[in-house]
Amino acid sequence: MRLIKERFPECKTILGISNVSFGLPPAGREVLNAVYLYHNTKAGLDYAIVNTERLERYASIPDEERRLAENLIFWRGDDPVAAFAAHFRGRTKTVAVQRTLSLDERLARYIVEGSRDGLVGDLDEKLREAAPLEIINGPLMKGMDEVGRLFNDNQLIVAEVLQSAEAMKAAVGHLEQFMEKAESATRGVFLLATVKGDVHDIGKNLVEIILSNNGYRVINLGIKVPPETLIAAWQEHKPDAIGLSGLLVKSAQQMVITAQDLKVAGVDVPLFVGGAALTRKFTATRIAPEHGGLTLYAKDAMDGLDLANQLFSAPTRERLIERVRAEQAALAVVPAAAEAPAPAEPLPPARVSLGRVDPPRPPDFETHVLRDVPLAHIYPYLNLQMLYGKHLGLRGLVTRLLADGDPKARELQAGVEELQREAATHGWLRAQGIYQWFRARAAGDTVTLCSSSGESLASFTFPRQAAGERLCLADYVRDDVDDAVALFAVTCGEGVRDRAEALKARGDYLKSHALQALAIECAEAFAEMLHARLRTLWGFPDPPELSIGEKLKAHYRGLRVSFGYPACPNLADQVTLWRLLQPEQIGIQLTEGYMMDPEASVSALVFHHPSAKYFNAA
Ligand code: B1M
Repeated sequence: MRLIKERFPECKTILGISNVSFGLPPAGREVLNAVYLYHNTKAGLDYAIVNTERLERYASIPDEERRLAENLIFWRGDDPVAAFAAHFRGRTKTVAVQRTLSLDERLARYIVEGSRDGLVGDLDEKLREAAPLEIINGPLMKGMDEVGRLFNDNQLIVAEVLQSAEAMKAAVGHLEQFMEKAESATRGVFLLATVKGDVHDIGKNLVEIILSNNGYRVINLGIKVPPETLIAAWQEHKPDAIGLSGLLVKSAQQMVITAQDLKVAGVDVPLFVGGAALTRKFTATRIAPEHGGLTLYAKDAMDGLDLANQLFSAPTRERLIERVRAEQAALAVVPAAAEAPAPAEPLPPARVSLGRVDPPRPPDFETHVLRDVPLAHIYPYLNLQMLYGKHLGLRGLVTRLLADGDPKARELQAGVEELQREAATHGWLRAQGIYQWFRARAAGDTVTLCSSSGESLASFTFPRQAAGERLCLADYVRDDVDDAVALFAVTCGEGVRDRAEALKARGDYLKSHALQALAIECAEAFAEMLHARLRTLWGFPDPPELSIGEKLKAHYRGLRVSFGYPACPNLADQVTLWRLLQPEQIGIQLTEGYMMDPEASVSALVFHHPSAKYFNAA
């Protein structure tokens, strides 16, 4: 410690000790990050040296500095400390970067790092030797291409790609003032839309951000877009491609209809399709045959970009078309073996006896409306793996990364928690819910819901597994005495689409996407929290030692299913739920596609049976 103090009097913080340690001014943070990341990923030393100021991206640390850091860790060379200190002492970050890189390399580097410190100054310097479009199509686009490569190489995550897109937007925004109105740097024009009946936005918006900051002009037609609107927009804008998005299986079927209508209208531009419930096989066997042109399945936004880049550049176009056509032809071949003969007669609906339990009595059969539930009650139920992993792209087990103090995870956490505070303070997320218990009785695969006075109100008929345990949700309700189930709907989506749109329009991409991700995960967290509350009110509270992590894994009595999920895939049952609960009163509308608007909404059916569990009836 003394040695360090002597060598580096300006040292601010010492976070860890290894066989050498020191603290350096911010100037050296790239190398500190290299040291830290190298430690974490390769060396496995017990301690690490970390400068907690805004961490730099491993991907963008110059080779020379990584080498100096590794020499430090492995004590290579005569005096690795001196070499390290000599390289960094008294250097400010930007100076360090600019000094070692050419102007073009610096411009590309701003994009790769997602940083704007010094960007405008360097753009103005470059404008003295190049036209705005040359700069965009040159070093800036080179930076975005590098971002794509680093993302595919697992060195950058979605959140970082969005920050790079922000830097690109800022750069292009600055250069546009020096461009002729007619001038534009487009690799191609995309029409982008979420299909009819679907309100899915978050995926489509991510695609728009990625494409529009990689040289494509994107005309985002929004949600619930019927084919006729798409065709009219095609006539108006003559795009080079169309991108369709959708969340549910029903939306995939709507893509088939849309492709048919496009064909009738003579629209044969390339058709990109994507969405959580969509598969490459469904695209090949159901959508592609209906479309007059090429149909491309994109598993995520970066995959969509990669396909577009291949399609809209002459050297790679033909090879891509060939590959896609061959792949779709292969997927369309139905392997003879798979055509298992359908069973002669449908098997009798043998109710599975799960052991008769005395139905606990719900506190009442009234409708309960929950308005503006404090987010502080909901945030603890957030599924961090979904929020940080699925939506923001963090790779690995999120809880462990945070526990281990992984810098990328911690930096993301700081940003998301700041957003959570803002959302709670400014009312950006409003949690509304509605729930009610119903008397219920099963008969075969059908569950009938009754009013408190026993009047039959509605019934749901659920599929039964054709084999295996032959389970059916109706098995969780008594067929001989009055039992009960609960229905609920929750939303955290009010106003989120407009706010996310405003953030996106001003180039605040990460915040825009994070807000939409936070809203949808809050809807899921609210469902989890409300279900826990219903268990308590229903007389079988969770044991106090049951952690929220275990609740997220459904380690509790009973079961919550959502219409559209594998045990109750019939989305049309949402109409019955709507008639019984009227969630319109908390601001949720049901579309003709049985989707809930706002997007960040969840509906559910709750059973109390101790043996109830998830299963796939499909
Ligand atoms: Co739910 N959900 N969900 N859901 N949800 C699914 C889709 C489901 C498959 C789960 C399951 O069954 N296991 C199931 C659908 C099955 C079916 O269709 N029958 C389902 C269901 C049923 C439901 C509800 C109906 C349940 C209910 O409450 N009754 C309900 C409906 C909500 C509503 O109506 N508003 C619901 C709700 C939700 C949440 C709100 C909690 C949440 C958010 C949904 C959302 O994303 N908008 C949610 C989530 C998170 C999921 C899963 C787990 C993940 C979806 C996801 O990744 N979204 C999903 C199960 C799964 O997939 N593992 C499931 C993030 C989004 C960024 O990704 O949409 O894939 P994605 O977009 C990607 C790519 O697809 C691609 O790029 C985008 C960005 O990378 N892409 C394109 C998309 N469009 C493109 C266009 C292009 C190119 C690329 O053109 C150039």
